Amino acid sequence: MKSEARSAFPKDFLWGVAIAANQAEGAWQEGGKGPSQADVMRFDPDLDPRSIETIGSRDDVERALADVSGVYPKRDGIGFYETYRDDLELLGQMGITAFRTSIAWSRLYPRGDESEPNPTALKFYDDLFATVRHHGMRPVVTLTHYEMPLHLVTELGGWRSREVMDHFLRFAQTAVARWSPLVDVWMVFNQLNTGLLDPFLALGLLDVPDAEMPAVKMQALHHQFVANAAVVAMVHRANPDALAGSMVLDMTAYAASTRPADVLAQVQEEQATLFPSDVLVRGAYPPVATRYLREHGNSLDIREGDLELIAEHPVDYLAISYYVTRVVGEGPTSLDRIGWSINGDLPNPHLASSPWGWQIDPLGLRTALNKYADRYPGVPILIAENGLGANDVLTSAGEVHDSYRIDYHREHISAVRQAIDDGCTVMGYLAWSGIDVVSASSNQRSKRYGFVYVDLDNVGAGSERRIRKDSFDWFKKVVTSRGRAL
Ligand code: BGP
Repeated sequence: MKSEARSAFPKDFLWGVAIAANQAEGAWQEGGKGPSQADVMRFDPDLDPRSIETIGSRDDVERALADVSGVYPKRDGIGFYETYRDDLELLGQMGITAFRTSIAWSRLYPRGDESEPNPTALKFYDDLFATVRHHGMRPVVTLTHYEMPLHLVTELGGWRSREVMDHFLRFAQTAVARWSPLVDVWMVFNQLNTGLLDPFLALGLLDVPDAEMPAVKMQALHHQFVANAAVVAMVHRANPDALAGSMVLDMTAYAASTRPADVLAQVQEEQATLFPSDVLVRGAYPPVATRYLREHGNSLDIREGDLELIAEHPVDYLAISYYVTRVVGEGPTSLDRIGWSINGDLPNPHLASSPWGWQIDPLGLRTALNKYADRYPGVPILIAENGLGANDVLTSAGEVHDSYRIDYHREHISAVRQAIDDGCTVMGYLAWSGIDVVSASSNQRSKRYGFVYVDLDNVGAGSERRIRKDSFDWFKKVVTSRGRAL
């Protein structure tokens, strides 16, 4: 899809990049930080990076924490905890107006159950957000991005526990009270709907017998919905003009064929994967969730006031990450499955793939945006992540020629432009990841997404030098022309 941008994007459109604390900061044990789920994820060069490992038991966690062989490398990131001032200065040179990152919950509350936050972490984020502002960017802050204090996972059972929700709300209150003067776009959860597929990473669930998983997963999600509503209220109390939202992974699915059974399966899969955003935006459980609960014994513990809170505090905007589209046929929906393959079960013969098998579908983004516009009329959609993971090559001249990344973003931004022309309300476009970070699913550094190359390899060796890729200057032109020069 080649296309010329005709007119500028809206004036207040957010142009930016996104990273996450657990994939960039490193320093996983410095400044008083405690371990989180990210620190027990596996890295194995022989593991197929397309299969995302799901950690299931406390034993898995203990083995990973004790490991010194490098198979469980702990999240050493790109050293952003030390380099953030220089990195933000460099990223700011692209003229971007927004920078998304997350707060490491396990930095502020290393075990999660302390009554007072860690002062070193408070100072770190004070300076981080002030630096973002200093370089002309608006901080978009995710409260938790695949990262919670591991103690809450192993000792309290993660989000299945109401007590964990209370610990989260104390953490959120600390963050919102302290940084509201600097932050006016808050994102409570990253990819909230992936709790359906990855109970450990997204919900901190361990040792749940298969038969109990459906009910436990729903309970944990219920606590996240209540927490989301409570934080939306908190943000508005702190600053009535601030925006509070949460993010979901876009899981747009195509039917595998025109067989009516496949078409029904596609509709049901979208009901399943969109049910969390339905709750966030509409403030109520949709019929698919009620049906699912009925089929699994109606065991949800809903306390007095929960549903009212969810109804009273819907999100101001919905954030999505967009990477791929999926193809689904007759079979169980994501509500009934655990584990994910990023494209769904079936390949789409009409699409090319990244080296990691992620199928590239710019037009699918236009489809997705139109779907949200119809489903949630008037609710602004923030594209909080979109990008291409690739094996970039640093030439002997110290350059990175990533024309494939330029093509990828050009085509996706064109699709956004067309969706806006279709009538969709799009709040901004944040490229994942601006600067190379560690990949969430594979723990690899060779799966690079940035406009800035970081000279570190898969095992963390390298000079840590930052090098602008060709895409850096290209994105700068896009941003400064407000999307006219694509
Ligand atoms: C999203 C996550 C990010 C990010 C991105 C790319 O699911 O929110 O954290 O990493 O996907 O995924 P990966 O790093 O696995 O290629």
